[in-house]
Amino acid sequence: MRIEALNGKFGKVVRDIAVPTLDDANLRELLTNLYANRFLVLKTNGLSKAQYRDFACRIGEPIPLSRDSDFPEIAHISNLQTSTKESRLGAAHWHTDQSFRKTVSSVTMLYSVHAPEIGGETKFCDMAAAYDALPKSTRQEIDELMVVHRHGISVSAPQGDHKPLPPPNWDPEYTAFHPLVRRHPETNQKTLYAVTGTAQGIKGMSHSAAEDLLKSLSAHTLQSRFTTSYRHQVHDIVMWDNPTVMHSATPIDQATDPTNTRLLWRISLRGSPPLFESQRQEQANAVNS
Ligand SMILES: O=C(O)CCC(=O)C(=O)O
Ligand SMILES: [Fe+2]
Repeated sequence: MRIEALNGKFGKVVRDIAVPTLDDANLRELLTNLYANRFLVLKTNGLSKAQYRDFACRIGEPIPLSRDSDFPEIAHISNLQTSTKESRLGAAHWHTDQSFRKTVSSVTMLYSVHAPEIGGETKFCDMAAAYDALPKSTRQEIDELMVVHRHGISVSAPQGDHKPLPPPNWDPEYTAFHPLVRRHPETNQKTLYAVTGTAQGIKGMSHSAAEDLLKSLSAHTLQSRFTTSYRHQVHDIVMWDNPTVMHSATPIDQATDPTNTRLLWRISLRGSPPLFESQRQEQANAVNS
């Protein structure tokens, strides 16, 4: 396994990686690099759905995303058969996966089955770096705030962002609360969390004051110094750390032939990697014995 810098501002590429037979030591190294670099591109030799799902399960618990009875954990992200404007735009808006739910997502990964010759990049934004760059006085002001999240277009959405399609049977009034500044569950690093996407207000603050604050944090976070993008290539796994990253697809036209077809298998995970859970358990046992 070789881990190298990418051309963009952050993120790493992992070469010579045998995903189906990766041992625990290499998986630990991979995760350490993920948390330090926000996202990783794994150059695989091609994976079956089962191999991809089994790899993902070593990193967290898959969130059911599709009606596929064989692989409910795998959603198809594609520009095939996208009939409406909303479905064509898909995830082409800045967001954090599952931030509208109480149980948020730890890691999302996309495996590239078809990649268009032009376009189709995923954009990323480094929320931990954006937090660190805030003036100390702002950090002190915002450190304890709780954000109200609801599916729909956020009050702090940048121009051009659109209303995403809700999951089937979604209650549009469902509200989840998350800290504006969170500590990363594995590294304890402080980071801004989901300042746009589903953010609709701040607990205990007037609507207009909350909107102003979220808009200014969103504009701060989305400055080009904190953002980068990656153009998928066939057989890549692109995985990112949801606690410290916002992301956005780029709009793409409907596919007409193989050269402009985009198909990605998406898995979103929740919870700690089982490897770290067992490590934590061993440490706890050692302290207690
Ligand atoms: O298609 C992409 O580049 C990103 C997809 C995405 O963000 C999502 O499905 O939530
Ligand atoms: Fe997403």
